[in-house]
Amino acid sequence: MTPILKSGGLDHKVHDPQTRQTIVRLLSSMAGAKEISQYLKRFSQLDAARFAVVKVGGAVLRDDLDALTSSLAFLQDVGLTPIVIHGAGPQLDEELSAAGIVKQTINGLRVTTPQALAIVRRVFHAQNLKLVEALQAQDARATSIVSGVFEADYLDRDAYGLVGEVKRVDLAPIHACLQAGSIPVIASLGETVGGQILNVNADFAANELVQVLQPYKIVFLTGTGGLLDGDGRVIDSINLSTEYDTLMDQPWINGGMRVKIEQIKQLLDALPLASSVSITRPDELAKELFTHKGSGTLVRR
Ligand code: X2W
Repeated sequence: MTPILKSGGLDHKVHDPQTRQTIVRLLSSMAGAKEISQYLKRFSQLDAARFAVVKVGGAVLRDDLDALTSSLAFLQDVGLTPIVIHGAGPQLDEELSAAGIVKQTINGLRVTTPQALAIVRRVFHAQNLKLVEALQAQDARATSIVSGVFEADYLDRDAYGLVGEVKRVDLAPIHACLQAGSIPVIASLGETVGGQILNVNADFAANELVQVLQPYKIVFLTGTGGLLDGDGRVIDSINLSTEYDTLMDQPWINGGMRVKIEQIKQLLDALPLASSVSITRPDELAKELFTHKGSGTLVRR
């Protein structure tokens, strides 16, 4: 990718003159402009597909769509195209319950009957389109991808029904978007070789995608803004190589957080040393990516 910041200013990667002006104004008004431009340069030198995978939970689509789309559109304006993968958990809870389908989960995964799957598909498509349209409304280029990325197999058909485990990731649709400078917005639906659509947990799908893409940044956007310590404060950073055991021994680490940290460790173990995971709020995405201090929780190994 062409670096967007050259010594004197912004190059042609920033497509629209007005946007360019906004960015120049924004950067020059900020105390940490030098810091920001250093990060921009570093990210711009990466291959487009290796910049960032951003996982967006359904709760963020419901509660924070404006902040989310502004942050993603900003990245595109500065010549960086994030790869977005989203879930739809709360929306599925609502729609399935409205249809009289009682929620049943095993180890956090939704048991999915054929009747439920029809609703799961509809809701995923609707949420995907909602995000794509919200991005386009902000003049960002974004492309909906609801199939063709995750080849899946039944996780355990007797126990979970139509729930998928990702077996293969096809990057072709994603590369096509990136080549066109469009943000791929991917729903976590899988498909068997035989063509059966399956419900895939969005965190699991994001992890599979990340292992194939090997991006520099993996961002989980949440409403809480990071991993929280025993006093409910966001933990700034975690260095897994030195802090993992101590952290896991803390009395305030609850079950859900333990699983999350273990998952992040597994994920980072499979990535280059330079890669890191950030957990932050949608409106703090740029701060997390472009400043030393960051905003959410930064996890390295
Ligand atoms: C998830 C897919 C949605 C998801 C579900 O049905 O809720 C399974 O559990 P969030 O909002 O990212 O949690 N799939 C199999 O993961 O959405």
